[in-house]
Amino acid sequence: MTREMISRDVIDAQNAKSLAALKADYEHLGAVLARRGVDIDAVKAKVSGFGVAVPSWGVGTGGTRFARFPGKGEPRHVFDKMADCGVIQQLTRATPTVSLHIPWDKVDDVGELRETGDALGLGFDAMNSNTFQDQAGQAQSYKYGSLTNTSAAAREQAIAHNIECIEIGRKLGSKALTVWLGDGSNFPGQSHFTRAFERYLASMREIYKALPDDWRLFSEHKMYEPAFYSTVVQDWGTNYIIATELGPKAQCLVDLGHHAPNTNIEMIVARLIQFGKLGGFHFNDSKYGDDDLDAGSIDPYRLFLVFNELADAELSGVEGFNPAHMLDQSHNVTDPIESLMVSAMEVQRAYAQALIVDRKALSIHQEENDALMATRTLKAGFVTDVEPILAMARLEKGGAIDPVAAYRASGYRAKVAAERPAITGSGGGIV
Ligand SMILES: [Mn+2]
Repeated sequence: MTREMISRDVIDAQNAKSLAALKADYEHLGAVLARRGVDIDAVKAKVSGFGVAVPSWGVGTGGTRFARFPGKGEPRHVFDKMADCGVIQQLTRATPTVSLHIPWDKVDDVGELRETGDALGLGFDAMNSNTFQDQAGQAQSYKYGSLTNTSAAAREQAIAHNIECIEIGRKLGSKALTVWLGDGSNFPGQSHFTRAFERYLASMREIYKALPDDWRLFSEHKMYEPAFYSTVVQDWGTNYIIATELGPKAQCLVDLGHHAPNTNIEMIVARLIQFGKLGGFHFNDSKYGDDDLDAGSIDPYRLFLVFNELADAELSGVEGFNPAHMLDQSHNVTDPIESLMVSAMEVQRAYAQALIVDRKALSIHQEENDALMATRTLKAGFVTDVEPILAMARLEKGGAIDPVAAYRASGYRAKVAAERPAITGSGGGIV
């Protein structure tokens, strides 16, 4: 039996308040979609089976380069983080897995961590390595890079760390390793582009060799930060080269915040799908740079357009199409649990909106070069309020019709604030 973080009575009482309205809304939307030839129950079933992983670092309050303002009841260790993730999953039923970060989530007894996940009904998504900061007592510094460091000893240390992440992940049932590194340069001339990339590929080949057969290796590109002149894995082109050079188990991870402003991300997604190299996503949103704001909070249309490509690939049966969905956000002014619940629902919303697009009509408009009707047909999905589908899917899986309302009614934050002393250290990651 799954350990429930929020009392069933609280959820039931909250759901009772809006059940009648939800049923009416669902019925109405069902009629609207039926006129378009869409079966609402079929869409609901797909939404119900859709999951997005919560990043363990996301449940703590993040920070900026200037300051961090700790929240109340922040998790002290990975077991507290798992409990918070359990809340998010219990209420939304959209986040069945957690993406861990090593060494932030390192424990002495990995078996105990797996048992905790099992008890909470949580599995483990991609493992994340960390060679963008030095850990206490480590022999080699990453100040001038990790997998691409000019020092062989530093590179070997970084490779060994990634292999350790794989070993921990194997014990947890994870099936992927995500590698993002901050390696790059701040000054023209500081780093030799080609040699640095050769070192990167050589290091990644060592990590790839240690990968179990049923695992995938995700490389995550990012244009800038912390390096401000050049970054070794700076864009999807370099990322595609990496995935191609390494082999079939290597794929590209797209973090929505890691591109230049106005980049056509959905087109990058389409290209990676076409050539079998789309590994997965870090969902978030941004206005200017890698803002790590909540998914769908700034530009929900962009999120929809990304999901339009994903739904298109799924519905047309692209071979081997199986992207990992993960959130990657930093919460500075909201309760992280609330932000993560809302983001998970926004990702589901974009998926549902993409599923109801009339693809047959869209294809005809494209063939006939009817630009106006093509874009209207596509946007018809985006402007449809699919909330009743999401809420009904949650309800039927035992979740909350309104997760934020149920969470606030539960008093969970006040309860953990009393149990968990305030912390001021780092741990809210920007990756
Ligand atoms: Mn990321």
